[in-house]
Amino acid sequence: NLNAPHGGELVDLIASEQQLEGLKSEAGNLASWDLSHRQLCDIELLLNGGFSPLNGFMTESDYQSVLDNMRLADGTLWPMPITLDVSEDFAAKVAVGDKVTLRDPEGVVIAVLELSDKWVPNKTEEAEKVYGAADEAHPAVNYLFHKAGNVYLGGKVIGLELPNHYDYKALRDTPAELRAKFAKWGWRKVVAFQTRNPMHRAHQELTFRAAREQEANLLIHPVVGMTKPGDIDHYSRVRCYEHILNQYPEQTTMLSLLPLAMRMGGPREALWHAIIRKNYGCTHLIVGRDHAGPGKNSQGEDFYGPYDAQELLQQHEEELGIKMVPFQMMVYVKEKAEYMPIDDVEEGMTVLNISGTEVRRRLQEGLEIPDWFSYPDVVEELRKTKPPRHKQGVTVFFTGLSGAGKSTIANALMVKLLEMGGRPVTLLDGDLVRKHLSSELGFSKEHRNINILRIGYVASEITKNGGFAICAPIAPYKQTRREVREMIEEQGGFVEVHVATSLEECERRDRKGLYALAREGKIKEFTGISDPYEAPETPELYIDTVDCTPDEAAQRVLLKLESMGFIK
Ligand code: PPS
Repeated sequence: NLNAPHGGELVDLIASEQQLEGLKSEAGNLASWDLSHRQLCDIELLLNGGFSPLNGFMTESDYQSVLDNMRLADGTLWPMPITLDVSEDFAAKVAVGDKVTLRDPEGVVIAVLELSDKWVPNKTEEAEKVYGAADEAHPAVNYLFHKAGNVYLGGKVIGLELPNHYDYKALRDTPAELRAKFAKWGWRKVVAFQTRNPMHRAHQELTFRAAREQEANLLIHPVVGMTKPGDIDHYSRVRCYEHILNQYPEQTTMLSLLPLAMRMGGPREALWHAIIRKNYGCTHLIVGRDHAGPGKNSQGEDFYGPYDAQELLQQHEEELGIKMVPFQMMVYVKEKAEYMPIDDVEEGMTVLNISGTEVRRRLQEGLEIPDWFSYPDVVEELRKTKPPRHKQGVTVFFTGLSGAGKSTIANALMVKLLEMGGRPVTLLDGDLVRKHLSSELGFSKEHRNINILRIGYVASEITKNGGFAICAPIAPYKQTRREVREMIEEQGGFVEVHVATSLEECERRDRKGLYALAREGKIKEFTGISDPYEAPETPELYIDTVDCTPDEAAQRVLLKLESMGFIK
């Protein structure tokens, strides 16, 4: 009686015992592609049937049809392109008709692809049609333009084994396993709750109500593959979910982890989530306000309307055969000492609510989070993973032209931080890095980017471990700085300081005599002269060294760190 899989049959792409032997030896001799984290997530759900009826990475005709009509070429509803993007170099090595070995990052063979299509997608068209705009503020569009390879490979895949996970094994279920559990327990109606955030009391209330109203059981089905950059890591979240599970009546609710790579695609993503839950046997999906929303676009507006996802899913509910359970914002009513949907609150009652942003602020500053809002065990987990800012690691990232004064200020800052004590301090000065980490690199765009990403990587490790990293490269490209910021903000603080000494002033000072040489053409690709510098638009701090000494500049950074809560 559980819900039938999308397309009628649960796909299982893992090779049979007989196929396996031959396939293993064959795989060793084929061209081999190392799957990215996102591709690894996708292939897990392809192989285990979570993406039924797909039987591989999309062909060009399925892809085009998904873009245009939200349907596969055969008419089956499917909103999200599931494509295997590769580099141009790799694509040149393989031809339609070949087989390609797909490996995980450790080199383990996960599957073999029977290459039937190879094409260069129009990424702008994909961004506009799938996500609504070719706006790089959208995480999936950013991924598409800057991380995804330029060529797509399509074709059936045959799996050798599912990607391995060392964490939370007991909480991971394939669709077949979950269906078997539901059947064993006699669960016929199952409401799924999709989440990428920690759950608090409001979530517990609304999920429990949703299931009770449908006279159904409840599946807490959080995404642990890839979520929105900046989200709380899944280890901490799963510990929170385990605590929350104790709050439901016995036998009503279960927790299972979904290795999905989200795209934050709003309405189309909601439809995709529903299909996946259907494949896992669920009959209902809870969809709230701004489901799988990507945040604001580059104009500061929401990408999607708050109820677009609910509406799109509602339109296709019948065809899909899974019901959408809409939910409203739940608020705590002080006089009643309980949670209620905001629309049911009577006039004159006191409504209490703490927004996600406010929770983050309170954690950052070590402030109280009341019991009516969350459970003490959950708050404790969050405090462990998000210690107050003055206990987190921080990267101070100076950027600016050569000779702008970055190194001088960076050195002054380092000394002041050492004088204060408390956290280890590492200086990753431009020249220092080029000596110890990047001695083989020059100043082409490609080499500069490698250089900056190396600095970013080291700084993110230092930040993760609670130290101060001070970086002082030119870092002329906006996109690379953005990547560094994203990498580091996952681990702690990131403070970008634009040392905005003008080109004229840098050239007038010309401490190293490099500008003169650059003008004469003796140094090629010199930043500001014969190579671009893209100034930061919204750095945390802007310093013009014309009207301030290095001491004063370092003081301004300290004050900034203090006002942001990173030093006490
Ligand atoms: S980048 O663009 O961020 O990778 O550059 P960075 O690692 O900070 O290195 C900049 C220092 O290298 C010297 N140098 C040049 N800078 C810019 N363009 C060209 N072509 C170049 N060639 C050598 C220069 O001294 C820079 O030092 P700073 O400390 O910035 O003055």
